[in-house]
Amino acid sequence: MFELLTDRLNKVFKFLSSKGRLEEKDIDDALRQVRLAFLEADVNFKVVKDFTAKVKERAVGANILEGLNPAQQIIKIVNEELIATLGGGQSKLVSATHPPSVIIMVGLQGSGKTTTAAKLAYHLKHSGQRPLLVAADNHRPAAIEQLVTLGQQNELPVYAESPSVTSKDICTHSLERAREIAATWVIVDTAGRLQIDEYMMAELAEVKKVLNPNEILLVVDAMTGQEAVNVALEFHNKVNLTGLVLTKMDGDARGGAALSIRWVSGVPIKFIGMGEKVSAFEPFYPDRLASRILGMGDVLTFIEKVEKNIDQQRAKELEKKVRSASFNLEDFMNQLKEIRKMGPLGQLIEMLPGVSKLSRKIVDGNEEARMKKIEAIIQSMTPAERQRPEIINGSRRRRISQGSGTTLQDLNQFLNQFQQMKKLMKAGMSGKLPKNMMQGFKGL
Ligand SMILES: Nc1nc2c(ncn2[C@@H]2O[C@H](COP(=O)(O)OP(=O)(O)O)[C@@H](O)[C@H]2O)c(=O)[nH]1
Ligand SMILES: [Mg+2]
Repeated sequence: MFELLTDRLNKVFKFLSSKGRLEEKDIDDALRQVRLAFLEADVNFKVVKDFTAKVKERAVGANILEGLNPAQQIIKIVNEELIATLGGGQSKLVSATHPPSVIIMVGLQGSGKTTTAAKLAYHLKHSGQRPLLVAADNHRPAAIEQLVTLGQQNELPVYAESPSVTSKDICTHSLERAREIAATWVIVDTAGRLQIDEYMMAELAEVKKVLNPNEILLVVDAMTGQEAVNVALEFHNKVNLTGLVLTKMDGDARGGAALSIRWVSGVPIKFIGMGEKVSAFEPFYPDRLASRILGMGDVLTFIEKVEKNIDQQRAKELEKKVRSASFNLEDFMNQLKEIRKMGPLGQLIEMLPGVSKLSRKIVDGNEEARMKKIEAIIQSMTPAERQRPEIINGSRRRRISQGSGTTLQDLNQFLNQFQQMKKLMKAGMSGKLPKNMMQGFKGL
């Protein structure tokens, strides 16, 4: 659903990455592209305006985070604002203190109410709950049959009566059944309409009175774009929704509904439907959708790891050392440890955008073994040798290689490369440390 948007956003990020430093003008350029991409994806214009204003404000005043280049900083901000627009954290179902908890499904005809009711029951059953489905859509006999069939296919209990019984009575009776079978959740499928009308709302109000629900979930078809947003606003005005379910997220719509509906209506998205099968249903996680939209799950994980693992203060000290060329093997060893905390080197390298080609050359699965070897070599050195590697002469080399269980060739190669790396660093490979470290590993 978000391919087009993802494509457009990635172009913007590529443009940013091509710049070493970001001037305000570059940020403006980039945000203009982001705005266009969003509008093209049918995102509500108010959402777009608010979103870009927030990103701009933060991008201009951004604290430069060690380990991230300017483009990555912007990606980080865009990601965070996207998550906020989508609702921040996960919004879970609210349950009753005394079971059963009751959920009323509402929505227009064809939005996916009946299917979603079954999906939700299936989901709850697989989380160890005992759901009861209630066929309260008595306007079309086919709707009752549809739910009964879905229940049979998936071994989910369904409470149904003849279509001549009022939905209010069906609901009253269903609560008795729920008690009989000790159901923990009651999921009520109600009648939809082609449009919102007084009659439907009056019926909903009655059903609501009988059921005293914990949740009123509006099911909306994500394929209908901004129309879905309007439907959500109207329903919310009339019945006070507690959550939204977006269906047909597997379709090829542009994604505008998903990106606008929470912001515009203020109602949290609780689940998404991704297909016709009962299992094609997931709790909604704003952060996961955001990274899917950005098409950069891996980069975001990388950014997270850098944030978690790089000690800001130490990174600064190290940078100073690198600049003054006093970077020694002791520092190298510490840096090695820092990187290893972040996970297997191969994986880390592959997370970096644009490095994939390079990584095929560097990463052959042996980096862990090489890093261990290097650690062993450095550990076999005396403090003086670590601080001033230039004193390591022939006899010292023999002792170190024997002590570390490596060959003289390994040791010589490592020392040469360390010297080269130091030269490179001094030559002002500016950038941030992890990148420099990677450079240093090339060919090791
Ligand atoms: N592709 C896809 N189809 C869905 C999804 N949810 C529902 N549908 C289909 O949408 C149609 C209408 O669904 P239904 O549950 O009968 O809608 P209702 O009128 O609101 O009860 C059916 O053909 C469903 O199979 C979804 O997440 N993805
Ligand atoms: Mg239905």
